[in-house]
Amino acid sequence: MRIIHDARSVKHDPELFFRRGSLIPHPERADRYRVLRDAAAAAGHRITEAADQGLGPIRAVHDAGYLDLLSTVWERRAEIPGVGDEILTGHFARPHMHRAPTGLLGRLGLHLADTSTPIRAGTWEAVYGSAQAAIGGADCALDEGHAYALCRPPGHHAYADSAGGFCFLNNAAIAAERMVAATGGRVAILDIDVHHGNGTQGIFYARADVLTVSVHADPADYFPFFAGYADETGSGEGTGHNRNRPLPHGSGDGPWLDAIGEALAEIAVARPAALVVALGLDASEHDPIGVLRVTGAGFGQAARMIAGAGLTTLLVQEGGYLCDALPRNLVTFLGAFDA
Ligand code: SP5
Ligand code: ZN
Repeated sequence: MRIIHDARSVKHDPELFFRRGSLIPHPERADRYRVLRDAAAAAGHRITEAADQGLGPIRAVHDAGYLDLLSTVWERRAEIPGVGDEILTGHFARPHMHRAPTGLLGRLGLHLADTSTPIRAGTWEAVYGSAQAAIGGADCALDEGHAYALCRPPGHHAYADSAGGFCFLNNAAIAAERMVAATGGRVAILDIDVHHGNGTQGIFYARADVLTVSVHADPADYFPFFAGYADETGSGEGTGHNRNRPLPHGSGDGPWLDAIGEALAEIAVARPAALVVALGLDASEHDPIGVLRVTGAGFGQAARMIAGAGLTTLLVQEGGYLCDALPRNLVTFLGAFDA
C-alpha cells in the first residue's frame, strides 16, 4: 500500500481540551501522525510525501469565508483582546441566532461547533497539509487502484463551513469530490470511525453523486450527539443517498462487521466509480475515547471485506487515539487490505 502524508501535519498540537468543566489532555496529538507513519513504514509500506496541489481542491468543498478565517485568524490574533497561544471562543452561533458579526471572536463562533478545535500558530499549515495528503491520496488511488492517506488532523466532523470534533478540513470529502471530478462517476464514502461522520454527511446530504454511509456508536449519548441517526437518509436529490448504522455502545466485532457488510452491500448497488473509506481506528476495544469493542482481528476482517468489494479505494485516516493498539490496528488493516 502506498502511504501519502504531509510532514506539516505535526504543526497543530493542542495540549489541553476544555471538556465538561475541566481541562483534560487533548486526545488529538501530533504524535498520532508520527506513530502511524512509523508503523506503516516499519511494516514495509511505501511512504510518499504529498505534492502541494494548492487550495483549489479544498475550495471545491469548503466555504470561502470559512477558509479565509481559518487561514488568516492567527495572523490577526492581536484583534482578540487577551489572546494567548491558542485562539478559541466560548460563544457559538445557534440555528436561530446566526448573524455574522464583524469581530474575530464572533466570526469564530459562526464557524466552530465546539471547544475541541483551538487554532494555534501552525494550525492552518497542519490542516492544509493533511488535506494535501488526501488530495494526493485520491490521485494515487485512481492511478494504482488503492492508497492510504495519512491525514492528521482528522476531517470527518468538519462541515463545508465549520470545524468541530478535532477536525478543520474534511479530508475524505475533499478526496471524494476530487474523485467525482476525475471519474465523472459516483463515489461512495464508507465511514467506520467510532464517531458518526456528521461533517461528511452534511457536505453531501443533498447530493446523489456521493453516497455517504457511516457505521458508528449510537449518538444518542455520544459525540456528535445531533446527527448520525438511522432515519437521516438525505434530502432533495440526495434522498436515499445517506445511510447511518448506529450501534449500541459496547458492541464488538460481530455487530460492527455485520453493519460494514450491510454498508458494502448498499454501496455495491450504487456501483460507484470509487470508494473513500473514512478509516477511524477508534472503534478499537483499547481506544481511550472509543465505546465499541472491536479487536485487532476485527480490523483485519473489515479490511478484507472492504478490499473484497473490488473498488478503486482510498483509505483516509480519521480518528484513533494514542494507545499500543493504534499502530498495531493500522498495520493489521493495511496488511489485510493488501493481501
Ligand atoms: C475524529 C474524531 O474521532 N473526533 C472525535 C471527537 C470527539 N469529541 C469528544 C471528545 C471527548 C474527549 N474525551 C477525552 C477523554 C480523554 N481521556
Ligand atoms: Zn472518531
